[in-house]
Amino acid sequence: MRIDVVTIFPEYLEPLNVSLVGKARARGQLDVRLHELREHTTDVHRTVDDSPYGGGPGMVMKPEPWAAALDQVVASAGPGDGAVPTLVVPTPSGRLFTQELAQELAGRPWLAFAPARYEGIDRRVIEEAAERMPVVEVSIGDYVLAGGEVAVLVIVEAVARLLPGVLGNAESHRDDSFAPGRMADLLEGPVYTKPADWRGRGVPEVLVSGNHGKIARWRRDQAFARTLANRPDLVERWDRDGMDKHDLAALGALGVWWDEEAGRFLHTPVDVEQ
Ligand code: 6GU
Repeated sequence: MRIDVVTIFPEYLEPLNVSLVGKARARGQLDVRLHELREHTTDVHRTVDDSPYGGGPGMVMKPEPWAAALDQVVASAGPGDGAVPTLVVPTPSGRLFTQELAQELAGRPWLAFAPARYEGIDRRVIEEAAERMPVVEVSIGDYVLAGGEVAVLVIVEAVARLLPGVLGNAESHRDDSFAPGRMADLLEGPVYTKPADWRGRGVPEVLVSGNHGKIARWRRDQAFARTLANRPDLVERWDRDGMDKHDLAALGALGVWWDEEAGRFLHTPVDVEQ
């Protein structure tokens, strides 16, 4: 996969040289290219922002440098890149980044990112780009960052680990909390490693029992409990057909039941205080 990022802070993206993404680049599985937006300015001050039409606080990123930078990225298409990139625009007003969107982006051969600082990029840049390439505006959650660079790191890491051959163990994302399939919409439970006794704390007996059926049951019960405690909003997305009688009994003990009328699982109120 090819990834281009246009930014005024290339140094903010240094983490792309580290760990999983860094290794994928070194192996040639990811071709990441950073571009400095200010190199596409034409004035001595290398200006990238200006005051907003209509007034209001903050500054807006000027269209000309962004257009020049994106034109250059598009013009650099190589064989196998795909004709045009999918443009990902990180913004708190975008659609929510989910595992499903990560999967969708992982299927594209070429992504280009346009992270903004200030109040955002002049809208006309996005409109014009959308006439030439797929554009997706993406938010990574309900909070406001000072700029989109950190969102690029989040999105690139979530996408890169889905690419074939990037994760060591092919099974590693089968059980991901939000992966499609059996574990969908279930948070993973706690994990333990050696030593068996640490600061007077042991490991749940079942995990050292060697009984794989019991271990699987325990892990699923823990996942149910953790999801109910931390993400009760996910409970209504649970699939009745994915539950057996042991699941239903475990859920009952947690105050969760299938409501035929509602066509979904309901639960007694959850205490959200931690
Ligand atoms: Cl993608 N950008 C900014 N600036 N803030 C955000 C965000 C993105 N996602 C959540 N908050």
